[in-house]
Amino acid sequence: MNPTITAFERSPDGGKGLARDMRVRWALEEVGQPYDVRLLSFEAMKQDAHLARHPFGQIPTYEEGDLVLFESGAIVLHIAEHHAGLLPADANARARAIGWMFAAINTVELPIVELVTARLFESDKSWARARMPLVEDRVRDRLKQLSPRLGDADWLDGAFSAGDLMMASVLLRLKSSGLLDEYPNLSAYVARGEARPAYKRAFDAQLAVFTAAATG
Ligand code: GTB
Repeated sequence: MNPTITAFERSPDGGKGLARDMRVRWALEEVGQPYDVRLLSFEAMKQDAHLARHPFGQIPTYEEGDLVLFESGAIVLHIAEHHAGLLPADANARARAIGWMFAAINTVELPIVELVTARLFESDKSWARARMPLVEDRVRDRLKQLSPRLGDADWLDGAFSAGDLMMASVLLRLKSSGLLDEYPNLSAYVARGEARPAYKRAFDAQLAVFTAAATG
């Protein structure tokens, strides 16, 4: 039986693939695992049936037999550990790839979420303009550190891994801000991720959901 993930019935990003089900779809596509999707309204996400899957009433979740998982990082790690293709066989390289996954969601994504929140939800506040440079600089601090580490390599540590999948997913959230363009090697890194056939299949699948909801 296919695993089932949850996603927005109508993503607020308008089908741009910025919601966190996208990274789970991408991982499943990379390893060639077909999956089913349970689409949820914001209302359904806060009801008991979904809260039993996700204590914070969010997407994505992942169900496979008796296993129910939440947190996109944990889900991608589970997929990577149970299929070939997203983690190196060598134990040290595998540990480093997992380290990059954590770095993506715990070190790089945090200031990016702050920026997205400031832009989307706080722009009407009296202090928004004064605060924005601080928030942007916190993102720049991370990009400034990540950029030389990547250098002119294609991926962060050898072959493409779940660490790159998570890092590219996180950096993608910056596209509309223009900040990524200040670091051409990071822009090119994200573009390499987006060019992967598995990414494109995942992107098209989530876009089809949004298009059907918008036209149906
Ligand atoms: N740490 C959790 C994880 O990584 O799985 C965070 C999960 C999370 O934030 N889920 C969001 C959610 O369910 C969707 S992805 N939000 C509804 C709620 O909390 O009630 C975050 C997201 C939402 C919208 C956009 N967008 O419109 O661009 C992008 C990302």
